[in-house]
Amino acid sequence: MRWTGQEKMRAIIYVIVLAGAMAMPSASFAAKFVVNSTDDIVDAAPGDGICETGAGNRVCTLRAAVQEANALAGPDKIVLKAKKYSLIAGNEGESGGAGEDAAATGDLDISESVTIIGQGAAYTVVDGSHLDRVFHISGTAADIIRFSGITVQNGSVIGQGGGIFNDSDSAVTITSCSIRDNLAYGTAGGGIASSGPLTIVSSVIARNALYFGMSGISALGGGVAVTGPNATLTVTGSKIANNSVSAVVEPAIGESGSAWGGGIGADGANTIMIGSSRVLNNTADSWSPSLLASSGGGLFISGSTNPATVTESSIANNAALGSAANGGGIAVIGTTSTFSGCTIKGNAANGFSAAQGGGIYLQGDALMTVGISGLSKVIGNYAASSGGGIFTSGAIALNIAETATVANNTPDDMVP
Ligand SMILES: [Ca+2]
Ligand SMILES: [Ca+2]
Repeated sequence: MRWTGQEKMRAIIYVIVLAGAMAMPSASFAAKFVVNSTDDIVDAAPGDGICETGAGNRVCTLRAAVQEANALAGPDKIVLKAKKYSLIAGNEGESGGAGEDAAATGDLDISESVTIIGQGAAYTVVDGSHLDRVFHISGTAADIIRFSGITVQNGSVIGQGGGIFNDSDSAVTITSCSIRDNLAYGTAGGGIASSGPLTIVSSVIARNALYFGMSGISALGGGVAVTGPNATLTVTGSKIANNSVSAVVEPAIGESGSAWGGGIGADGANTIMIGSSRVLNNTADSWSPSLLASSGGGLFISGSTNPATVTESSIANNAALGSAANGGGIAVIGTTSTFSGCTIKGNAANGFSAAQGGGIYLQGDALMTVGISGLSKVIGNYAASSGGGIFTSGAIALNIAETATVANNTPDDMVP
């Protein structure tokens, strides 16, 4: 066997690095990669423990770091600098990459535990360049994926999760991040879609949009969507603003389609907990005339396994638009839920065929209990049809605390 000079050098470097790696003390992270390049180039040899785009060049890109982290067992850490990282690999002038799941092109595919940490959302930006979504997660239930101090922006995808798609039971935690200006054409999540546990802390989810135009199929969650029995959503100290979900259908030619949850949409999830957060200026919009076609301008919760709780939060200035618009601020379908210390204000159910529940629309297919408690206010909301403050339909035990206020809604406060 004859080796070229380059191959010999690579082998020598490999041995040296391997020896170095073995000598390192074990830390809480299996490996740490410090990204030192904003280029978007693959790793030369994923799995060798070295983040570099060419043998020996020590140029570590975000894409190379993700590939290394995927290839190495255990929780790894990727550190980004205060720079903008634009994803362009494999995508120039075309829309490949979303279907590629080795993080080589398009979106950055994450297959096991990793922490990606930046220098603050205002300084560290990962930009999808509107060529593909940004992050795609497909680990196991044992994996934990953390994003901290970064902005995820300008992702675009035909599919779920324009910014981040957790297509697995892995736990995803987003802390001090901004997820903004992402776009998806699909069933869930303009900004983020998750079928596993999702935790959002001290973050901003803004100006994301979800569109869908397949007749009979719903679109869920302009900002954030959680779906299925393994999904939980915990939102703390965050702002969900100016997101939108739209069903792009033509009722005139027999098409139907629902738009649910302009800010946050949860369908058949396990547990929803929202605290100390603001859900503002989000919209759900469908021209389909079926009952719940456009529902939950701010927040849509349907069929959760466990009770949903919203505490000390503001749901304001959201709107359900289009034809049949129910729940300008909030729509809760078949889920026991409690709103405590919340302000639900200035929301509108403003459809032209039917519009009920300007602030809150509640529909109990089986008996569900809903509490409006702890100084909550449902004020100044509007419904084009009826139930300006709260509209209830079906089997609901609605408990409004004496400390709560339902007032000054148009055309009425509560129906029935
Ligand atoms: Ca490598
Ligand atoms: Ca990819």
